[in-house]
Amino acid sequence: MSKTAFITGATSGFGLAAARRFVAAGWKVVATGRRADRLDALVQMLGAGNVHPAVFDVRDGAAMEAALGALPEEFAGIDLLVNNAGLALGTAPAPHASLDDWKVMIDTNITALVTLTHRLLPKLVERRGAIINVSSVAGVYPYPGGNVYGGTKAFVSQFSLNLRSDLHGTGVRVTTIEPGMAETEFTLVRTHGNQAASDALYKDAHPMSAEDIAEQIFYVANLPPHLNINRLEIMPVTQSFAGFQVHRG
Ligand code: NDP
Ligand code: 8X3
Repeated sequence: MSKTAFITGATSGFGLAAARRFVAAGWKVVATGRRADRLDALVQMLGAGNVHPAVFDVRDGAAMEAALGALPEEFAGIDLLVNNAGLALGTAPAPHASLDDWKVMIDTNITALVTLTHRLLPKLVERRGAIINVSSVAGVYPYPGGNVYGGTKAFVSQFSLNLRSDLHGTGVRVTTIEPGMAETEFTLVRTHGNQAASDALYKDAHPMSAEDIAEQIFYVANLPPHLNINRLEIMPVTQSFAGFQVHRG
């Protein structure tokens, strides 16, 4: 019998590529996002028997609940939760950053993620399932302008490790994937729609692709059941670390 993955943020980037990867391997996928047209296109592409589109804003608890309540029987037995929906907004240093942007990142990357996880945990425990949380290198390494985005991803990584402790003995696996630079709509969103800035960032940088990360998510999900990768940090070869900064005078 095929397994079912619940993948948030499947209208674009990692989530879309992951939906395609899992369906190609025979999984059923519940694909979520706000953009209904993109989810409809995904269903057209992969087949209605393989993908169930769940259109909701992850920050809207009532809409999330309604979407979960409306899952068809054949998609209701969830074996894997991929908490992928998320975003960065802005690159300005903290004194110049938008408080509204900060709140959207916290609501999306933290509050929505824990709400969905809490809601699906009983099901995942019952089925000895798995959780894969998409964090970021930004949650591990600070950089100017990373402020609240990096903070939300540090939360995701630590929450995942703590979940592992609490799920001890249940057989439920929890992994954090911490990617570096990957070319998706991420920078377009971060810059509030500046395509030129997004293109400039990735130009000649050989960033990772959405498919690269989807492959890692798929790999983690398909490990033998006695193995748990706690965290998987992955960067393009072209991205590395810079040193501390020192201000004088
Ligand atoms: P994209 O912008 O391409 O995809 C983001 C996805 O999240 C979309 O499907 C979007 O769907 C969904 N999403 C965002 N906000 C909401 C919301 N309020 N309600 C429902 N869905 C939402 O970016 P990526 O694929 O790159 O990002 C996926 C994850 O990976 C994010 O958590 C991001 O922080 C993380 N990440 C990205 C990296 C990168 O370099 N690209 C590196 C490290 C981590 P819709 O707009 O249709 O609602
Ligand atoms: C996004 C990765 O390096 O742009 O999470 O902060 S990075």
